[in-house]
Amino acid sequence: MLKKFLIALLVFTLMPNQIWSHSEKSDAEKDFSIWKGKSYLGGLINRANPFSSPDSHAPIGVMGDHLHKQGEVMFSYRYMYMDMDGNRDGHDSVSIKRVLREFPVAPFVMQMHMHMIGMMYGLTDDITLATMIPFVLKSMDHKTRMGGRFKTRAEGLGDIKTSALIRLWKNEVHDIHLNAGVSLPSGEIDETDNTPAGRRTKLPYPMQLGSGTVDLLPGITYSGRVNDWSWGLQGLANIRLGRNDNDYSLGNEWTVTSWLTRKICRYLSASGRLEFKNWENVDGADPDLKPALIPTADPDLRGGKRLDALIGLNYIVPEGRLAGNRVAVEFGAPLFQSLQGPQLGVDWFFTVGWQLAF
Ligand SMILES: [Cu+2]
Repeated sequence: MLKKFLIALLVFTLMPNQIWSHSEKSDAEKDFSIWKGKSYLGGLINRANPFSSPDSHAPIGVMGDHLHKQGEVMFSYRYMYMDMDGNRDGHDSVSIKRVLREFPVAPFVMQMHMHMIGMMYGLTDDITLATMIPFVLKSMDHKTRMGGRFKTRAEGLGDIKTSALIRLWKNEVHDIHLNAGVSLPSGEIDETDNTPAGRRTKLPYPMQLGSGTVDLLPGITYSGRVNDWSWGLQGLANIRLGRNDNDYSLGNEWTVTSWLTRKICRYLSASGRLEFKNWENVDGADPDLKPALIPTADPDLRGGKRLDALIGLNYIVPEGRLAGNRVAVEFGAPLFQSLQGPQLGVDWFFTVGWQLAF
């Protein structure tokens, strides 16, 4: 009974409103406008919900959380930083001395910087297209059994992600949409740097800039809002299709995140968030890498899971020439991590971002 009701509701919601109105358009035009037509229910309710509150966007670390109205465009920039420090095996920290008993070389610190340009476009009131272009910088510090130290670096374009956010249902409080995304293999997977093993040595898996595969990014996002409180729940997956040119694929990933936001005043909101992430080992192996030399080159020492706690602020310029500009920041650190190790663990991370819709 409930199932039938939900199906009927879904059909009704997705039904284009052109069915109820007549027009003099050509068949081709009609097809196009039905394709880009807003849903009847969604369209009615959208108008009641203005888009100018700091908490109408999720914390800045969440992607694909909101839709735009038909014809609306949003540009965004995010800077993301992650600091990884120390090795872990399972839940436990492992000293570099112990890692060096097993491997001649071991990493002990990694830093990741990402600049991300985002664009969103409201194709209809219920379908938003989103594209994200990342520029990645990574560095890793190593110690060797012989007592040496060295650093490797890689930087460049990462994997470009594009997705459609498709609203399933919305009322005054609740909003549910699908995230149908794909990640394109624009990031390099043949990055090299000078190491004690030689000049222009192929860098291991975590230092490469992309996956090398086309990845599917399916997901579902729920958000709700009552007065000064808003909240959300999002599940996202990253499914690698096939293997890349170097005969491996990175592990599939699953992420679930949930947030709660409180509006402090007209232009500021504060958020708390939890994120759980689970990722698999590398499937296959890059033939250029030597897993006996360093743990980061071992495809079976890549998987893990982690629970992060995050706090954030969203600010929207309320008036003046910059009205509508958003600036947001979010800091996070793991509450728990369990890694197929030895593998570098996350210490802390943050995201700062700017968004503007017009
Ligand atoms: Cu947007």
